Amino acid sequence: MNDVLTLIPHIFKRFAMRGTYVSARPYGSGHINETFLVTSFDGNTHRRYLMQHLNTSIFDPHAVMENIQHVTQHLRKKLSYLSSVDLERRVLTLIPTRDGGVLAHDDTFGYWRAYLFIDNAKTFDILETPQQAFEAALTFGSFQQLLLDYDGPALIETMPDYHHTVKRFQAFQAAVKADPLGRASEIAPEIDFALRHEPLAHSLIDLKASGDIPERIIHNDTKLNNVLLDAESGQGLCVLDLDTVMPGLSLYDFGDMVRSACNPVAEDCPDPQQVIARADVFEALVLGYLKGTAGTLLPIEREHLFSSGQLLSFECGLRFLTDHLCGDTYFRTQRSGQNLDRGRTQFALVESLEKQRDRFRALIPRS
Ligand code: ADP
Ligand code: GN1
Ligand code: MG
Repeated sequence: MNDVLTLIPHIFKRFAMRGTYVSARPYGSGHINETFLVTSFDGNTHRRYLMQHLNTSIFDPHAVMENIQHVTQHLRKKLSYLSSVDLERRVLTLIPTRDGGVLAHDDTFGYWRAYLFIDNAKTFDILETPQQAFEAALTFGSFQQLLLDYDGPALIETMPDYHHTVKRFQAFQAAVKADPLGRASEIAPEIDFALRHEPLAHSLIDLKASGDIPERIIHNDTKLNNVLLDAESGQGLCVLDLDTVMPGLSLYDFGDMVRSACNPVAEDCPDPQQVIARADVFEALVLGYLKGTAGTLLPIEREHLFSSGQLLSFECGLRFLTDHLCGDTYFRTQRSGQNLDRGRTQFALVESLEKQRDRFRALIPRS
């Protein structure tokens, strides 16, 4: 990390940032890229930027940046019709490089990008109030709504089969079988849980294959800390982390919100017994999402709002445990056993949602 920090002043100069470089520090708690808050001074005022060292072991940075440019351009165009909107707070703004691109490359670390840092706004790792859930879901829902008439170049499938839950299940099974680090014997209860819940992995994939549920452009990674809320008003502001924006099912976005927001404790909480899915948060998510998507969800999509939460928790649990078995190469970790704890909380969520099925389903308005 220190090595990266010493390089940042040089990378800073490659982007058309205003002012001279002052400082940088690691920022946020994303699991994929390395993120830094960078400050400059332009003689009058301090300016803040967000610089990211991209994780090119999981995606092609050029493809990702192409999608992000198309999507942010579309969002900016749509939102510019609303005169009261401050576009720089509502849509991510990429800072171009001095040679006119959006990626800077260095031989040691690889690829970098930079955004305007959106000030006076917050993301949350653990939800505090149902109102925050409502705002997050409203913002992700309207993000999807604004992209319904996207008419730019076709988006690239930057991470193929991203939410193909059957393939995620098979990858988990393969990891159990290969067991490269001899960790499988320590997770016998989780393996058993996964096997018992295998049918869940087929639920939305089968509906998608039958054509009963349409694909739309979705975010694909609607974790709570991927949306900014205004620090003063608490209102939803800006959708972040656009690396995975590509076609998918609307329900993937809703399900991942349930996964991340209904959990009352940290994603890596070492005590899964504390994971009891919050009904008040689920209700707020439903209302926010229905409002954000403005009547465009089909009856079949409404019908699966509850099960999508279970499915996405299951999928994420499989992914964390697969990574644990394979040596923690995908999700960034700060301690050993972290992906195991993350996996266990996800499975605890699946279970808690199951126990509360009727209560949660009754919270979804019929029309
Ligand atoms: P990762 O792909 O690793 O999850 P993100 O793009 O989600 O990285 O960024 C990590 C964190 O940085 C976010 O959770 C959010 O808190 C913060 N963040 C990202 N972009 C911005 C921005 N433009 N302005 C303010 N904060 C941001
Ligand atoms: C990752 O990038 P981040 O931290 O917002 C992951 C998501 C997982 C999430 C689990 C590109 O999200 O799919 O659901 O961790 N992103 C990618 O916390 O794999
Ligand atoms: Mg993120």
